[in-house]
Amino acid sequence: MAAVSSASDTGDPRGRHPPERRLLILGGPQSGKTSTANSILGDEVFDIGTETTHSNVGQTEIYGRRVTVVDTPPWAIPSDPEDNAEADNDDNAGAELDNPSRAPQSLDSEGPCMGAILCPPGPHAILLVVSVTQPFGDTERRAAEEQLGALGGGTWRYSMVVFTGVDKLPKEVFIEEHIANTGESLQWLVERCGSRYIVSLLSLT
Ligand SMILES: Nc1nc2c(ncn2[C@@H]2O[C@H](COP(=O)(O)OP(=O)(O)O)[C@@H](O)[C@H]2O)c(=O)[nH]1
Ligand SMILES: [Mg+2]
Repeated sequence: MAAVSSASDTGDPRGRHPPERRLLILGGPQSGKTSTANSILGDEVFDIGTETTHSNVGQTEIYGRRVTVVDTPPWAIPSDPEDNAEADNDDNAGAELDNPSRAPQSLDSEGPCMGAILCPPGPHAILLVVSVTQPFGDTERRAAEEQLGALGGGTWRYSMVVFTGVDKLPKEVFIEEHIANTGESLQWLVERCGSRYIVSLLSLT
C-alpha cells in the first residue's frame, strides 16, 4: 500500500493566498470525529451521531487559507492477539476470511488510506480523536497503531490527539491528570504523537 507523505505545498505562486491545509480525522466509534470536523469547518457540514461507512470531505476558509477536512469511518478494532495465536494453532486457520467473528471489526472497507486519498497529495496533519468518556486500552492502542501504520511509517510525526468529552470530566480533573490516570495505552498514544494534544473546542463550550 502506498505510503502517504506529509505535503509541503507552497500555495499560490504569486503569494496571494496562504497554502492550503489538509486535515485527516481518525478515531474510534462515537469518539467525536464528525463533531471535531464540523467544529473545524465552523458549520454542521456532516451528520453527527450516525457512523458513516465512508470518508467525507469538507472545506472552509480560515483567515484566507483553504482548509480541507476529511472525516472518516471509525478505525478498525483489531482482533485479539490471543485469538490469533489460537487461530495459528487451529487446523482451520486458513478459513479466517470465511469466519466473520475472526475478521477485524472494521466498520468500513476503506481504511484510513481512502481518507488520505481524498485530500491529495496527503494530509498535513492527522487528528486522532479520543473521547475521555470511552475506555482507551490495549485494543484501542493497537487500532491506532494499525491505522497509522497503514498510512506509512512517518505519519506519527504529524499526528496529534484531540480529546473530546472533556466537559464530562469532573471540574477539578485536568486533561493531563486524565492522561496520567487512564493508563499506559493512552500515555503511549500521546507520547507517540510527540506529546501533541488538544482539547476539542466542543468540550470547552
Ligand atoms: N459532551 C460532549 N459530547 C460530544 C463531544 N464531542 C462529540 N460529542 C457527542 O458524541 C456523540 C458522537 O459524536 P460524533 O461526532 O458523531 O462521533 P463520531 O462517530 O466519532 O463521528 C454525539 O452525540 C456528539 O454530540 C464533546 O466534546 N463533549
Ligand atoms: Mg462520524
